[in-house]
Amino acid sequence: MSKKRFNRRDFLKTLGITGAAAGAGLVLPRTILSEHAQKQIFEASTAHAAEKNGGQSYDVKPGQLDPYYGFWSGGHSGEVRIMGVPSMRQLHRIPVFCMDVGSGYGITNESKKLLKGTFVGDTHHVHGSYVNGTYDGKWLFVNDKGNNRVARIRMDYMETDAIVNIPNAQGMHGTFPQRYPKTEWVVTNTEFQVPVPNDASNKANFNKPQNYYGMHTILDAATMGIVCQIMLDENVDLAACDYQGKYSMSTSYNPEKGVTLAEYLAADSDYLIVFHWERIRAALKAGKYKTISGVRVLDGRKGSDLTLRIPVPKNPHGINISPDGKYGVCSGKVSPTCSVVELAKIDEAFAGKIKPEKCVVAQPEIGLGPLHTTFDGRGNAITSVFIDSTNVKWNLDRAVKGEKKPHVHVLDISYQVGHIMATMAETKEADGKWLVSLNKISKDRFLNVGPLKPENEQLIDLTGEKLVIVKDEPAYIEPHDVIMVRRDLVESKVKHRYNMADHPMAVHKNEIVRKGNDVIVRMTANAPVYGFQEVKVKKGNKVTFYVTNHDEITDLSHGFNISNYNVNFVVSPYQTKSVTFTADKPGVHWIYCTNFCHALHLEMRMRLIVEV
Ligand code: RUQ
Ligand code: CUA
Repeated sequence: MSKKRFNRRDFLKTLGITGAAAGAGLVLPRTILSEHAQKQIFEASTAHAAEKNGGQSYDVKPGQLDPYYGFWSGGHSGEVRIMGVPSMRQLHRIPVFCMDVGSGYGITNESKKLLKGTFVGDTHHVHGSYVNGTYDGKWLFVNDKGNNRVARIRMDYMETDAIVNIPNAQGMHGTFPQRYPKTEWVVTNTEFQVPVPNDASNKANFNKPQNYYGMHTILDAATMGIVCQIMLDENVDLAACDYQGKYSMSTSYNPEKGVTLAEYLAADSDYLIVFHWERIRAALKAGKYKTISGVRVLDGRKGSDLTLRIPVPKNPHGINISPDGKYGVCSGKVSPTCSVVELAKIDEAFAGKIKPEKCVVAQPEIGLGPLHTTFDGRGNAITSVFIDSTNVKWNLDRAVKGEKKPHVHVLDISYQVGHIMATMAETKEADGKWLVSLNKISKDRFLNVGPLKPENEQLIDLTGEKLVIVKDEPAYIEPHDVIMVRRDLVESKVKHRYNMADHPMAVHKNEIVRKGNDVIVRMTANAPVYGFQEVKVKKGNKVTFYVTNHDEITDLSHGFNISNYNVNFVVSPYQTKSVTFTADKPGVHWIYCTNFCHALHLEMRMRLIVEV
């Protein structure tokens, strides 16, 4: 392990930034736009920009629907958002790891069961389930970096239906579903290394970072159980699955097991780690695992035949597979390069016929701080470049033929881009229509709203030779990643009402059941009345309300707010939700509907009388 102290100038030098550029600062975004950038922005702001560039319009007129669903992670808001693309209209927010007092997620008994009291979450990577390399519209999967969880969202209702807590792991990051033949497994990575297990039984290792490990965890998509974990000596960052159902892969860094910034950066070369699924299945079958914290843990450290380590520079970040399934592009982050890995060569390397480094068939120099790569389905890659604040479009074939700068176009963005994603780009049906650049910093691009500024997500027309910005969109904390899915793959699967039988306690008959100290109120909501006008309980009673919405009309939801009791939730057509609380405040407490449902919506209310 390096004992070298972290030196900022050295760090900048490793990035190729010296002199004045180093003084200008690595992390501070540029505020003075180049003439070139100003011209681009001017062009974008003129109505003709889109027409000049292939003719597609981003204007979605009133009453029209967007051609794409965009599924955005919400970062440390803990949610997932649905946007229309290209209108960039925010259509819905799906609370996942967080509380949402609007819908009652985190308040109702049903959602509490999912959250188990933990409502701090950090969603980064949202991906859809696949059949034959394209989305099947069934599930979304999303990670929680903050509390080591992965959640599943069912797309027919667009709501979270499962959350799994993952032991032996920390900093759950890159998460990716199997793409072929269909999503049976979902992989997820730990960006932090920790003692395994990470509990009192292992306290001898708390202060021994050399005995910390990373994990590549495999989940069963249907049950959301943990299939197994593969233990590693590295921090594993982003994840991807191939288009053949053979391999998952992860960028990794810090094989030196450092615990300080200088130490993470010590090695010049890190790895793309590839996981051999057939061998993993065989090892599980043969019982070659240890059970730790109730999970089967396989050893994937150096020397294991379950893993292949392809050297790539340096603290690499994104790993993205080209839509034809041929190449994996590893974005260098601390190296200005992208490493292009030919997936067919991975078979040979696993078979020992070639050295792992021979899997890298190109290493073009893209710019300073390449983070993530996406594809237009026409042979071009587009890479987000953080320090340069650019989106770089480059040609894969030209790179593989040995060109060091296979650039097609460099677009200045505003500012400091993290992820970028093109429409359908993580499927074999990448269509190269729109690109979204998720920029971390907006600086001066919007009205000043205080010290906490929005981010800036720029919509870019991808149909022409050049990338053209057509829209700036502010975003609240802090989307990392997005997928944009063709409307026809989703729309027909999304329901207008629940199935009443979804909830075992759906209410068909209004009743109040008293058992000892428990009061169970089973009640309908039917515009504009609840099933009861009043409910009387005694101070100290444990009260549970089940509320079922009996309105079947599209878009007729009811709210349920109990004054003074910190309770609110929404029930949509044929949905049932419940809440349990102790009636500790005597008095009259009006329960009222919070969701505008009827001309007499304001009259939709009842009394809860807590007697002494
Ligand atoms: S990772 S940019 Cu999760 Cu790039 Cu955020
Ligand atoms: Cu029911 Cu408003």
